[in-house]
Amino acid sequence: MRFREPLLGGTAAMPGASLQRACRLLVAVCALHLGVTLVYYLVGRDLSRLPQLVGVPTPLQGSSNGAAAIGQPSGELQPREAAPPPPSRTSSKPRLGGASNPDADSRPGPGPGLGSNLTSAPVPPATALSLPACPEESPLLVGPMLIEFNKAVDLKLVEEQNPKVKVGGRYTPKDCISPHKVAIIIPFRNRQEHLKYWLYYLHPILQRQQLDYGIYVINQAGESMFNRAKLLNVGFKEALKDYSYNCFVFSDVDLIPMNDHNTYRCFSQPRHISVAMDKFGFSLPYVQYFGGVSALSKQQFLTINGFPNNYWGWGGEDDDIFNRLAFKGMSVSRPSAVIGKCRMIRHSRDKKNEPNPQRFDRIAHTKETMLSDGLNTLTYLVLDVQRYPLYTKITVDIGTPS
Ligand code: UDH
Ligand code: NGS
Repeated sequence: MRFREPLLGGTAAMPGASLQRACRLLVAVCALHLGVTLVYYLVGRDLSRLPQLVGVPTPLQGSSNGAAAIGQPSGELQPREAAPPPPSRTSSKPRLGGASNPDADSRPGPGPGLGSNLTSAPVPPATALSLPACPEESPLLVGPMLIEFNKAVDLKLVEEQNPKVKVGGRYTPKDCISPHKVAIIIPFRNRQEHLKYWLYYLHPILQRQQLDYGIYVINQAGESMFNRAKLLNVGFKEALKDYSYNCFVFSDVDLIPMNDHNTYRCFSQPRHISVAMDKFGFSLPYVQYFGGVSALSKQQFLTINGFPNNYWGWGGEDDDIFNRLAFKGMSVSRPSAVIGKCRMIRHSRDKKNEPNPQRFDRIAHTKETMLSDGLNTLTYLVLDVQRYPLYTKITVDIGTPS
């Protein structure tokens, strides 16, 4: 009692004064609680709501190129260096995939030996029963990381540094059960040096994030025009043949996060992950930008009929994806510009990935085309599946522009 009076402040002369002070203190504590809750709510909520569509003219927007906008805070590892172990060859016979193929789901499993863990449950049932769920936020995160691309990566060493990563690039936390069953899909052709950096940096990060993940490099066969979005559709379908993934992270091969709090997982709304790229001065190039790295749950992906198959060459496919999300009433979830910082490996334009002159016209018609251009019309031919120690590489014939 002696201590309480001075703590409440004021005088004790009036009758009921202690009661009054106690009430005031209670009100103050409640106000503080409300304030803190409000701050947490504001910090935790989506930082962006879908504003306008990309490339669809509005009274305020004359151009069809959403890029006009604004900034917002917001190896096969064959060569010697890697002395690669012989990859586990799981398929060398071409097979059709996609909607038009009745055999699409009959892919042979990884076969005996190396690849067989890919089709099994993430943890044996007995263990699963006794493991706790992984915490909402991993206690293993370290925060900001130094990312540089000046030393060559030796994939053999990367393998040794990541002993818990299983063949095909699969990892499951051993001390807890992760709700995040994440397939990471990388569109690819002829970027082995970039892939080595990506594997070097990302495997440790993804393990610290306590994700139940697999790495899928979708390699476009042949020399025809590159098609990023179609390769991502292929990745979605093919990964699901391995495991019951519930989340899909689509990542360019040349983008590395600079903070491991930027979790490569799915959220209640589609997630844009690469929100603060170095090449854009660590901010968004425009508010609708959805390129680089993004994450969609299985359901979110199915809701928009996957990604477009008809964007050949560079540009616009990410804007089309954004438009699909908007037309389905979804918003985009993003980390802050601090957590979302990432580095891109500088490179020149690839051959057969020149800017697509049709992109502006296509993004102006997403609403109609998304119904008939996507997962429901996806056709492709799997030519080869290789299970390397750090990733699965699926080489696919996706055809040519029609
Ligand atoms: N990709 C390949 N091989 C290719 C083309 C693209 O693997 O031949 C993949 C790769 O994952 C890449 C992604 O597709 O990260 C996106 O393609 P991109 O890197 O060409 O797109 P970005 O917008 O660069 O990053 C465009 C060319 C920039 C030229 C800049 C010249 N200073
Ligand atoms: C926009 C493109 C997007 C592209 C973004 C960033 O203009 O596909 O630039 O490009 N949209 C159209 O062309 C319609 S970047 O600077 O990374 O090369 O992602």
